[in-house]
Amino acid sequence: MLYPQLNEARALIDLSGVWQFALGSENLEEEKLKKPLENPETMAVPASYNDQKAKEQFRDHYGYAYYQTTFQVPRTLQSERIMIRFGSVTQAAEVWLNGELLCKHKGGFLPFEAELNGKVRPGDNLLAVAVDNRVDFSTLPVGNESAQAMFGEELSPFDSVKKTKVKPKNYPNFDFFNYAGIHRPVKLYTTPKQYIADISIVPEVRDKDAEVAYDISCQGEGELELILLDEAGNQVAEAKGAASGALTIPSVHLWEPGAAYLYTAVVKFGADTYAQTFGVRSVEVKEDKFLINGKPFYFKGCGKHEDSEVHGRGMDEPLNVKDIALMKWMGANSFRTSHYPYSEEMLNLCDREGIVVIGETPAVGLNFPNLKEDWYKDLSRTKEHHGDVIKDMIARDKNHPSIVMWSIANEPDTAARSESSYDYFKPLYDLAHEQDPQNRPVTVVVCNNDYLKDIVAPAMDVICMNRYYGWYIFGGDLDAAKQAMTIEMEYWKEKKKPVIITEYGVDTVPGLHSAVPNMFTEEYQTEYYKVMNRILDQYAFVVGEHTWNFADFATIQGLMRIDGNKKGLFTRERRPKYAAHYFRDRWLNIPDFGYKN
Ligand code: GCB
Repeated sequence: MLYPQLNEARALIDLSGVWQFALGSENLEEEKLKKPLENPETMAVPASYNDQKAKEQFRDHYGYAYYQTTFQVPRTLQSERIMIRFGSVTQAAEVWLNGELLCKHKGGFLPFEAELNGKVRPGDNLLAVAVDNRVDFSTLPVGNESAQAMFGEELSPFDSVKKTKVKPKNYPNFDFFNYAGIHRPVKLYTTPKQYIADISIVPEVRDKDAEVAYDISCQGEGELELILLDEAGNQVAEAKGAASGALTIPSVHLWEPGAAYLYTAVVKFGADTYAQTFGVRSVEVKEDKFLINGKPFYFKGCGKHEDSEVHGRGMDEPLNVKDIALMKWMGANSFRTSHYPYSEEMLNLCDREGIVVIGETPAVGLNFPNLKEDWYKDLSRTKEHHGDVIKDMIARDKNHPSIVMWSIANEPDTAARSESSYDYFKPLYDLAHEQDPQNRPVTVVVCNNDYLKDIVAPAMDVICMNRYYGWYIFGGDLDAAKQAMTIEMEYWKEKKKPVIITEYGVDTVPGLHSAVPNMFTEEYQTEYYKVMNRILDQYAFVVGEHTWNFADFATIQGLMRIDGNKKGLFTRERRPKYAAHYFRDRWLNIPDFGYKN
């Protein structure tokens, strides 16, 4: 799916702003979609609705919420194909226009669009969106379906409270706040009636040159033309006629981590035109190495979240720019879009900044310790949606040079139900490979399971693992943590595959200090990372370290969380903790390539 673009053939109108808003219930109220809302609240778009007001009902809402705005379409555009595109609405959306259903979309982190021709009228058009924030076994991320599943064993004295007094709420089976709303920009855009629908670019490095395979899909009839431009705007190759083929870029300038270089494929089709940027770089897993442009790459960076004060999970470009700047300040070169596909704006930024990205689906929470043995088999609804999300994510992100690997899930239960989880994930792993024209490596990020039983992780192209020795296991005992990690690394060494530690970290209250490193202090966080890194440095097959997390972030309330998850190297406001300075010293001295030859 192409990112909307303003150019000589296409108009683009951003509907961001303050919309009308009302909270609803678990039942869809069509009246709130057909007619202007009565006594609406104000609500900014794009952003989560949860933190924009100072009321518990907004923060803890369950079910539908309604957004409305009006727009007019300039007369000059009315002969064009007119589209409306939502960057993301979390977790599900139903969109109505002028009192009629326009489209529905399930899944909170990917774009969807609908054609407006024949539906828009002169003057004001009423656009209404019902947003459903509920998470359950059919959604990704996964929610528990009842308090029972969440709390495990029935505690009889409290049963009646649970059954009668507890208001309906989400029980997320994941550790980030279930922010909801219209999270990314809503845009109207036009194309000519005969238009370019999609572009796939697959560049391959051939010595000093590059062969750039392309596949363009168009609707209607028209002359097709493709021109490749270098970063200075000079034409480097050209093709006419065929919708697919290959072009050569002589003396190619590679896209490299930390040294981005972007080409542009300008496609013309009849009256339409679209400019698709791309980078030329190779990605390959060879034995226990992860190669970018044929050289062994070392991932230095963090797992992240799209999370900030007030915006919640809403797209926040200044914050994105700042986060990349802080990563570079620390010498980081990469991050994972934990635990959902991030905004297209962020990926465009990473393409330009030379930041390496592991793109992740929202498949988090696929582990239910209290459920029965074969629960993977009960996940048929999830599995179908999971496949759709993989397809849609790759369709959206396939051309980004910054993305070097797909993570199709975070921390499913791959050990206690090893056979059934393998049966669940292997077809999805194959699907991701089939869908990606660039055929990047695919992984499932696994957790502190009994790794001896895990048959999913070793079946992936790269073994990605989240490890918390020194926190959830052997908390406060760094000697034991060290031993556990060393024993485990000796085990993975035999698999002869590259390993990335995709999460490791400890909760740290900023400003809390102690002479002897105690849990929750800044000293403990730094000491923990020193101990772990000394081990990771000994193993050549460990090709990356991603701390958990880049910054502190919001979660549900709970005994384990002091106003959110505090494992950030930065606070939620992006002030460095002591450990960020430690990593700055470390990472500025670790090269992107050839760290462990
Ligand atoms: C994990 C999860 C991440 C949590 C983290 C933690 O393994 O992948 O979502 O936030 O642990 O801090 O517990």
